[in-house]
Amino acid sequence: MTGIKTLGQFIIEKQADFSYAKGELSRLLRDIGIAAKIVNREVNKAGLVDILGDAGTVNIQGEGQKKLDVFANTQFISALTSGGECCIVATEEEDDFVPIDSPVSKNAKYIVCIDPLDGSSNIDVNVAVGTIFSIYRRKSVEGMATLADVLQKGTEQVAAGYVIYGSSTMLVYTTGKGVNGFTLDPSIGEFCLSHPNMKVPHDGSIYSINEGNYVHFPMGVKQYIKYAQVHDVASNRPYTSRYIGSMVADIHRNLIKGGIYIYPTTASSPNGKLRLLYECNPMAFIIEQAGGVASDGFRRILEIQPVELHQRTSIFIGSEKMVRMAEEMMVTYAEAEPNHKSA
Ligand code: AHM
Ligand code: MG
Repeated sequence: MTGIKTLGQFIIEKQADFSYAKGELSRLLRDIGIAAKIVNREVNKAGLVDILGDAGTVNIQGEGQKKLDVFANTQFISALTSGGECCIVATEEEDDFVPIDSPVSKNAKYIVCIDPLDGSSNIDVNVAVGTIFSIYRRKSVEGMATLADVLQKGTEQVAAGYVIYGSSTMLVYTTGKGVNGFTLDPSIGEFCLSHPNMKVPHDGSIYSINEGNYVHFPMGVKQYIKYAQVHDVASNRPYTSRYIGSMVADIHRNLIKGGIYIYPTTASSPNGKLRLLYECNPMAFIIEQAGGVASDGFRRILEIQPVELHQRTSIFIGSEKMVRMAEEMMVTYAEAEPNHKSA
């Protein structure tokens, strides 16, 4: 085993960094890692068993649920319930937050916001999907935790991470002291440290956006796309366009190679599509910790005060130089289009 560091070993080693934690956060991260392995097993054999396709149900956002969405949701809730460290789970797949009222969770101090399986449209076609999670400390001191405990700004996150079920499976997380990536070694069933201290390049040449919606984009985004397509050797343009349609996969690639991922407001989604609590905040925390930037076009994602569980926001995230340029264009054109100003 020389030279290999498993996620479990790494978490325990780093536990000393949390002055306030007595091992609970470490156990919570470990529980998420275990649930991720179970989900990974199902994702990998998806084509072989009756788990592809629609579950026949619709979530609060009116989106059809896939069987794997539902499976992943159940696995994470069950891992977090039996782990005993978490008092509330807020998930994309449930209308309301899920209070955890088990004897082991009586004094639990953590809140978990999670998108159990993101990138649903890619599930049935063997393209990478992901899990995104965010961990907060509970603010209230007694009784059952409430919605107010969940509606914290992204700056309050104590940890965040994602799992990408791709050509290999990786878990990437931060506790506010840099970003580390672990690759699942299927032969030993462990996530092993493979990408220590990940840093997003300051500048890049990949832009990721669903350009099919171009006609509905705000002017600032249209201008940025035009800028991305101009020939300019000094700034490495035209940029390369890469859009998988799985936020985790698109952002993971840009984290490694440099780039910008944009999901703006559109005429049909005036507040953006992606959810603040369990999609944008965790990814923003990770990217900032890797040296990048995450903005809604006008302000830092992590500073948005959430007012509802399934709140949406626009997002511009990735290499600092690219995001700042896109923000500049958003500000320049915002006056002409007040409807597209920040969600
Ligand atoms: P989901 O939570 O329903 O899976 O939607 C989130 C996904 C992101 O992973 C992805 O980047 C985006 O939606 C793609 O949306 P679109 O198909 O509109 O480009
Ligand atoms: Mg999602």
